[in-house]
Amino acid sequence: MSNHLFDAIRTAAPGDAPFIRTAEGRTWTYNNALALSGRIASAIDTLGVRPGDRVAVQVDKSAEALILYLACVRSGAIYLPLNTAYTLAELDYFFGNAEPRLVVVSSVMRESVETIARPHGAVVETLNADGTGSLLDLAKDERDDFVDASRSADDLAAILYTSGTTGRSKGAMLTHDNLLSNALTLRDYWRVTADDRLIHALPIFHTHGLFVATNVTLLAGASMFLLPKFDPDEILSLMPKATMMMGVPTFYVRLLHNPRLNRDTASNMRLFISGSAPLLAETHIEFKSRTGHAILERYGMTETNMNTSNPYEGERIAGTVGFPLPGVTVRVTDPATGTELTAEETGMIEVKGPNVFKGYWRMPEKTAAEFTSDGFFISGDLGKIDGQGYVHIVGRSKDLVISGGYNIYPKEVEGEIDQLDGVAESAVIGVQHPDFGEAVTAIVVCKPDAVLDEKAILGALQDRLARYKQPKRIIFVEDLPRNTMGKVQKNVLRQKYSDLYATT
Ligand code: MCA
Ligand code: AMP
Repeated sequence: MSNHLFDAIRTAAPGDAPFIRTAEGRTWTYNNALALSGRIASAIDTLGVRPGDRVAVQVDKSAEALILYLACVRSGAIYLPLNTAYTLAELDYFFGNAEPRLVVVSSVMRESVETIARPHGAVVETLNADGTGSLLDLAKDERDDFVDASRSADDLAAILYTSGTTGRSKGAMLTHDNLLSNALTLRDYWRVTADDRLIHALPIFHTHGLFVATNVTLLAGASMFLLPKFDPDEILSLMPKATMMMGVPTFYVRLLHNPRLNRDTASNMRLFISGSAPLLAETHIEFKSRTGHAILERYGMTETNMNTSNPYEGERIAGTVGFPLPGVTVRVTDPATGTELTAEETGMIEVKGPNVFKGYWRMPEKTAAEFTSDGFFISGDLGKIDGQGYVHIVGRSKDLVISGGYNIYPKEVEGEIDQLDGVAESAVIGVQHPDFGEAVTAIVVCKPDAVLDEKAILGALQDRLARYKQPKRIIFVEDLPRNTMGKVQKNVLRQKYSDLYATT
């Protein structure tokens, strides 16, 4: 029987060579990691998870958590990672929509998560940051030699929820081949080999840390330093032993604030990669002058994995996201007519290739609305392709804020604020922020005679929205600016408050 993604991972695995080195000093060889993935796959099977069933996972970062992802791929289950910042209210939506058979959380969360997961038909097991928990207890007595479930290129490997412009989050369905084809392309494009040692400080519930960082490492037979979170000092201490790092722009901004970052500390490094949000040209230029390294910026989406990348050899141009990856077609069209534009003209970025997802889970209309009749995915990003073929992202047609690499859809935050007593209406915008790139900021109009302040609104949002979605500031105004059609002019608000965080 063949399992499209896992067969490739197994074939690339270099036996007793290291796969993961943890911050506590533990090394997981490929053999050890694959053996544990077999035991966990057996445990999942014993719990009644069948190929095609969803396994929802909201756990802290650990080697065991990555191995659980591998176990799901082997068992044919659909892996559904969830941001550890999500509140119970948010989880309830995901469980209702995805109907997972199994939910894995940390032990402290078990009781509260059980109350919302059980009504949706899920069993709950635990996995903690230190690798303990009921799932691993169950796996202990299972056999290593699990017979992998048969999975074809087109079968689902994962569902990742992305926030929606118009309402609740949508589950992007990613197939075995979406993940495998993109990881193989990136491995070759970035020249990743078994000699590479990656600094992995990203969360593992998004495409960047889970698929780009982890699948590329696995398919190269390389190894990673797995850090629980981003910590500039720890990263600088690891650089002399590492060869690569992947990060969001905030990583690079924070590293530049650290006086230990210089040519010496970075001399062993081969490649620094940035993505998930725009890297300011000034960050690129400053990093190069401090370390001698030109950060390689690439562009992706949850729905498409990676689309473009600056070259490994050749010029990495600040402010661009490079060339379409081999096998991926990127075009720019007129958003009004859909006509393809020529070089240097700005329009909608559209993408087609083996990297592009299968659609949104149980949302056929939303899926259809985001594809053109000739099969291109409409990204919602505005950009151009210059005369040399480099793709530039110049803006977004979707109303989206990207803060520290996390996406926040204003509509969701506005919906929560508008429900509060005393609020007449609100507009949520992204305001330029020196650390997070953009900061979620709410402009609120109160009802006459309502007594509301910033603290009251933020307090009311605590249990409703994940921390990173909560506004960094609330501004009270008499009215929101509107155009002649009555639409709130967010560009006017963004302009008006552009200096709000200038001194943060
Ligand atoms: C933490 N906070 C945030 C964020 N992260 N607020 C807004 N935006 C954020 N990104 C909150 C914390 O809860 C805390 O709140 C306060 O801000 C300060 O926390 P701090 O200690 O500074 O945060 P941190 O723990 O250092 O985290 C910052 C971070 C982290 C390292 C930038 O957010 C991060 O790892 N981001 C990476 C996201 C990522 O992987 N994105 C990829 C998505 P308080 O103190 O008030 O409690 S995949 C994707 O986009 C596509 C496919 C692609 O192309 O890759
Ligand atoms: P997500 O929904 O988390 O997959 O985020 C995808 C979005 O992040 C894209 O549609 C872009 O708007 C943005 N993005 C990712 N990489 C870059 C980049 N290198 N530069 C600018 N925006 C980016």
